[in-house]
Amino acid sequence: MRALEGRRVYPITDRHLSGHAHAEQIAILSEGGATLIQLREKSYSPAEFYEETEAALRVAREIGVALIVNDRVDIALALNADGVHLGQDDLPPVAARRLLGPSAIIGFSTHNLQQAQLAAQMPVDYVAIGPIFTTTTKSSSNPAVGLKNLSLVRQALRDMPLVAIGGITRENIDLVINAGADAVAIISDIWTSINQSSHRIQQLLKYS
Ligand code: 3NM
Repeated sequence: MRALEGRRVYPITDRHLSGHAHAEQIAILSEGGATLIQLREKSYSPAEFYEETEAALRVAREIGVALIVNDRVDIALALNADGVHLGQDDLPPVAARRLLGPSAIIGFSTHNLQQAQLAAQMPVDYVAIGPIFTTTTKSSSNPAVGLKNLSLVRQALRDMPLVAIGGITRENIDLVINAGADAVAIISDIWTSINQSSHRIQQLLKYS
């Protein structure tokens, strides 16, 4: 459980939903109690994302939160971020591990039991599974996994840290944790009520 270290709520940044630069989002999330945060940016150029990550890391280091970079192993490596979160179409975890070394946190997204079982054999610190429920935040053809399948993934992965993602809110977080997720990664439930995001994190930490 090294990567998650008992953390239940794993927020992800979203510049469009939040209306804030990534560095500001880090400050808001940590104010609510988050200590592990993923930086996700799908529309910036690599140069822009590099700059935003550098600024976000400065804030994260100051306040002592761990920062995981979505997709970009090169940016994580260049800036010595705490780790990287990879999707099925990104650099494979084994290559990321070779580049980032043994102490980096590497997470890997999966979307069904078979992918999750394969991921558990890879040099990763946690496996993510989703979408648990339908979500409008990410357009993809992957069907909702559901709570029953989440439990099956939990059983198959034994003690591999498991992060659930997709459509998770204050209302369903306890169901997701009870089905076996060690932590939940969340975007829209945190960022859609503007000016409430720190409070949302506090609530999620309370409900989980
Ligand atoms: N990955 P929200 S679902 C980024 O299934 C992401 O791997 C998913 O956002 C996956 O909390 C998703 O707003 C979106 O549903 C999560």
